[in-house]
Amino acid sequence: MSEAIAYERVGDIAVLKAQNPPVNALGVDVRKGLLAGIERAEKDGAKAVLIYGEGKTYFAGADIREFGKPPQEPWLPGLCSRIEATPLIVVSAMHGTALGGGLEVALASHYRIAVPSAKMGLPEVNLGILPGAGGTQRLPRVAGTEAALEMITTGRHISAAEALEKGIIDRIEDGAPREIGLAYAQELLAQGAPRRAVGEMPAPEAVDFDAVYEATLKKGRGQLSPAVAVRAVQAAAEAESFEAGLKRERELFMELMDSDQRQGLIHAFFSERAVSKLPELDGVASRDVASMGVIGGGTMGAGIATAALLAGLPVVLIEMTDEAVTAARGRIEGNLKGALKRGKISQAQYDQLTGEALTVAMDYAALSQVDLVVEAVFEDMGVKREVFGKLDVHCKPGAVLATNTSYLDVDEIAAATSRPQDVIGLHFFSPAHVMKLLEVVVAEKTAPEVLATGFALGKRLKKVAVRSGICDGFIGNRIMNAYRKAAEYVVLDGASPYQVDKVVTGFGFPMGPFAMGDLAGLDINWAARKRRAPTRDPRERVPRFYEMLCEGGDFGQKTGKGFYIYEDGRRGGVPNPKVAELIAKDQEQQGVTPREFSDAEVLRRYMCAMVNEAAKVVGEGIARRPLDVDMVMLFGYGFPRFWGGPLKWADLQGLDGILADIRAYAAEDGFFWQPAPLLEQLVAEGRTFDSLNKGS
Ligand code: TC6
Repeated sequence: MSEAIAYERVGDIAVLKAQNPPVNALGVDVRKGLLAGIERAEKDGAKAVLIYGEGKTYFAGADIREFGKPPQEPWLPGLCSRIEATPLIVVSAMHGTALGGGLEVALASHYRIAVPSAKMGLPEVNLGILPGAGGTQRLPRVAGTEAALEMITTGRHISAAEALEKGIIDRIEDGAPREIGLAYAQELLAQGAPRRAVGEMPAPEAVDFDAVYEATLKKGRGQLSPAVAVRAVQAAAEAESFEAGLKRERELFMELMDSDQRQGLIHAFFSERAVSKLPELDGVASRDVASMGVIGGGTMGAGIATAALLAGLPVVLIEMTDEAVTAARGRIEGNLKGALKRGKISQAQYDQLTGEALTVAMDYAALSQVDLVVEAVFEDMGVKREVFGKLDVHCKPGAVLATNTSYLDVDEIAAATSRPQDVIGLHFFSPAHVMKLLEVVVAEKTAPEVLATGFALGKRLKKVAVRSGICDGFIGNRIMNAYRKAAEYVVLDGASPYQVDKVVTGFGFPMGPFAMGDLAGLDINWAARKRRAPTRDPRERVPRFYEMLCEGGDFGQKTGKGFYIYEDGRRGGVPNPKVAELIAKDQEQQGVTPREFSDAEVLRRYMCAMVNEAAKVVGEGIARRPLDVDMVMLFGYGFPRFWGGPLKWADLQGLDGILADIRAYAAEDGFFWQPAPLLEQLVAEGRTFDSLNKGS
């Protein structure tokens, strides 16, 4: 037997135990072991087979690391068919997470039992593929077409209770998977229960698959796998036989397996996990954080406090006046009411979190016992330094002092204290209790255990924490400034803001840069522009239409007008006619003759600007690896996950083509389009960005 599957006989039952930590992924050794186990059980004279997993879970799916490599036999679809075809009664006992290929093995079994805490699902579409081991054919046969379509197109994990209700499992029993599985198999044998193959059940009912396909495609904003999976489920209902359905599933699976989107999504899966693994933190213990302080109770501070409270950390928040104290408490209560309404917390938890867990005070002395403080006050160096001076006086030794600045120099802030080794940047994204990204900004003197504490806090708050060095805007805002500029340049040169927004959302972003500006408030960026203006390089092209709009008092959604007009407080706007006039005026003043841009060119310039700046960020060591940039853009800026991130996207497009385009654009604006040295180097060496991630 293979080591990945242990074989044991218990009376008439052959027990196959998966032992492939950490998640019992169905790699080649596991597949070989399962096949050998079934064959041996048949030869052995066993009457039933029990399949279960050792450790924390039943099979959590196919081994994702094998994707894209030459397939090794036995393949999972064939293995599932083989399991289903055996004359012995096969029982799967599930615990932990039975996902993807894991649930498909269970569906190929004849009976299914699970512990109450088990979760199951077919999340393959989130990896850019579809359940290709019979899942699209078997699930609708047991759960019905509609339920199967919902589970397969969303990849949602369901509870054991829901699985029972949907007919996906037969029984829920508390206990060890081996014991409940054995008892169930013995009971089935005693009853003379028949072998029950899902593949031999009647085909599920047909629905309007074309309509479901269209709706799914639209919802996926360009992601293909959920829509293609609809076609596979359609085959379950409409193909002439179960085998024909399996064949169609296979064809569609292979199509997706060969797609760029599959590569992008799998890159995202592994990068999301790799991002917090930093060699410099190997063996470094983090400091204990059992309570948190927050300075400032505006939208950001209240969001940070909410995130901490929801993670079980008591919070002391400091505000300056009685009114501000009341407003801050109100904001946090509002956020927590939202969590209560969505069923994330109970009324009792709400009462506790807004009661004893939250202190809002005006005196910094209230911070004397907290383990970590995040400052979220006005973006002004003088104000921040004053706050850190006070923190230095009032916080206990060893407390971590963090700033939420989005562009100020953390070294300069740290220098306002006598303990710069304890100072770090923790850059949250608004609303901080919702957005997943946390940039952990390392200053020159930040101690390794303080960095480790930043990452530990990120994990506790369920954030994707990414290490960043210091530069204006850190990783994300610096890159955003570059692609926003590229967007303004194409508009100054003749494209419309609405074309840009349409192209960018067509690519998969939830919003384009101009609609985004309206949402965030144009005045915020206007202030940053004014701040940068005195130090601007005279060679930089400066579109003026943005400022002109702000000078007229149009700041976006908050004033009802920006690039779009928002009537009756509606969130979606219609183009503001004044914008075209301002652009025309800007063009006239700058002597620009507008020209037409194809959608493809608009997108190319936008993406090239993003990739080029991202390459500079990596080349300068601000981000350690390309995957760090990719995760920042995915979790903080709405970059479509199915492209994996801008640098994965660049690899998939071909770096030489991107560099050639940047060089061509540089002929018109050599200042903005200076190729990143790292990009030039990779092209010269024939390498990809991903090659720099390896070994990370
Ligand atoms: C499929 O089944 C297709 C079938 C059709 C075929 C024809 N493979 O997330 P964690 C690693 S597609 C390889 O930190 P958790 C993970 O990288 C698959 N490796 O743990 C990490 O490694 P590291 C459908 C995997 O407790 C370690 O295990 N299944 C796989 O927070 C621990 O992971 C899915 O999509 C895998 N399948 O969450 C499920 N899964 O330590 C994907 C995990 O070196 N997995 N690893 O960084 C998950 O959703 C979660 O891992 C979890 C456990 C819920 C199972």
